[in-house]
This record gives sequence, structure tokens and C-alpha cells, in this order.
Amino acid sequence: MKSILEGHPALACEVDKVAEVAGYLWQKGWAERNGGNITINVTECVDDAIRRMPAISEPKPIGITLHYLKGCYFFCKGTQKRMRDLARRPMENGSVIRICDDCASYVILADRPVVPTSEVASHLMVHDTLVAEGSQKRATLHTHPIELVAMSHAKKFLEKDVLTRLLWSMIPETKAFCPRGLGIVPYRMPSSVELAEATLAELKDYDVVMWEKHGVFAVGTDIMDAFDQVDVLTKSAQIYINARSMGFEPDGMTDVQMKELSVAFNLPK
Ligand code: 2HA
Ligand code: ZN
Repeated sequence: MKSILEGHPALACEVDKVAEVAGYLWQKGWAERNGGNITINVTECVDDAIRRMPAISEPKPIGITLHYLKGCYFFCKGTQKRMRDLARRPMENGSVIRICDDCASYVILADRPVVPTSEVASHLMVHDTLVAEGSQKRATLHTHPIELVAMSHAKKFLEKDVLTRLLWSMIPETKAFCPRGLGIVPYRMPSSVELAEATLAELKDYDVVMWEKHGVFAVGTDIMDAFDQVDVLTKSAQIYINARSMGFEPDGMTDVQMKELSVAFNLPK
């Protein structure tokens, strides 16, 4: 069977990055069983040959109407599929879909009729907003980073920007490479519309959002960018936890040191 990736190097490159990141998520212990999701807006990688491809599924309702996604293409992890399998066989554990002209349904195009993640509606809601804003961000990532989820079990870390400031202050790179910080969404049922809406609201101010007692949701220019932001935040969480395990509260960088960093790197906050 010919893969859609053949003859489409730009699309193959995005899927390669997804596979690489899926492997990291598994290795880091952030993706047990079918945990986590990835969706990539690959519309820019699509040519006439792909546009002419017949659907291999019936149209499936998204559940909402997303006006900015008309005719857009996405690579999505499949529902119930494992990240560790996506890493090795991306086109067997994910698929390329096209949003239909009604903006309210999608068809699967290739390679196999792998049905997208159960959270496809909430990921597509985020993509719809990104396209509407003219954003360069094309990738969304949901994963379960152990240390960040552990910290979300403490009320004091869930107050606005408390965790962002703490994590930024652990090591300079975190503020430099996750410059908008970590938004917080109080516990909501997984896959619920309420969770998606609260996430969208936080993404106005942050590129990574913590879902209390569940995981994180990140957006990035590509999947590497989304992963890197979660990775630097998690590194900071590990440094904090290591210091606490050694029996002391870490000092953290001072406000002056953090300000200096913002000026040097031209950071927004
Ligand atoms: O789809 O992690 O929260 C797998 C999940 C849902
Ligand atoms: Zn999850």
C-alpha cells in the first residue's frame, strides 16, 4: 500500500517529528497506555494530489462547527492508540483527516481508517482559534508529565501564576523557552466541553496549560516546539522537587535576575 507520505516530504517531515516526540513522551513516562494526544494542522503540506484523494471513511460529525477549519487537513493520533506505538508506526496509529465544507464534520483520508483521538473536538477547537488569530502555531499536545501533575495536587500551586513564577525561577532556560508561562485550568471531566473552553480561555495568555490532577495541554509552531515547552517546565519541576527532597526550599532566582533575563531575551512577561 502506498502511503500518503510518499512524494510529500513536508508532510512526512511533520509526521516524523510526531513519531519522535511520541517516543520521548513514552520514554519520559508521560504517556501510559493510550494517554495523551497530538494533532497537527498540516494544511500547508497539502498539494493538489492530496486534495484529490478520495475519503476512506464516511463523514463523521465533530460535534461543533469550526468555521476557520473549512478544508483544513490534520494529522491526529488515533483513539485508543498508544504513544509508544505512534512512535514506531505513526501511520498505523494516526491518520490524516480533512475537515468537510460544512465545517462540522471530517473524513479520514489516509493511510488507514484510524479514527482520531476522542479529544479531537477540543483539539480542533484550539486549532480553529489559532487559525482565526492568524497564529503560526500548528501543533497541539496533551500529555501527563509526572512532576507537573503531582504539583497540581497542591492548592497553593493552582493560584494564578504561582507555579509559573516558581518554575521560571528554578533555571533561566525555563523563562527563556516557555516565555508565556503555565496557565491553570481547575479540574474538569476529561474530554468535556467545559475543559476545552477553559483551556481555550487560558491559551489567550499562556502557551502551556495545566489541567489540575490530569496533565498539560501545549501549543507550538510544531510538535517539537510544544514538547520543548512542556519539557523545560518539567525540568524546573524536577529541580524544585529534588531540592525539596534534599530537605530545603530552593531560593529560586531573584526578581531582579528574572527581569534581567526578560530584557536580554526580549520576553513578553
Ligand atoms: O486521550 O489522555 O485525557 C487520552 C487522554 C485523555
Ligand atoms: Zn489525558
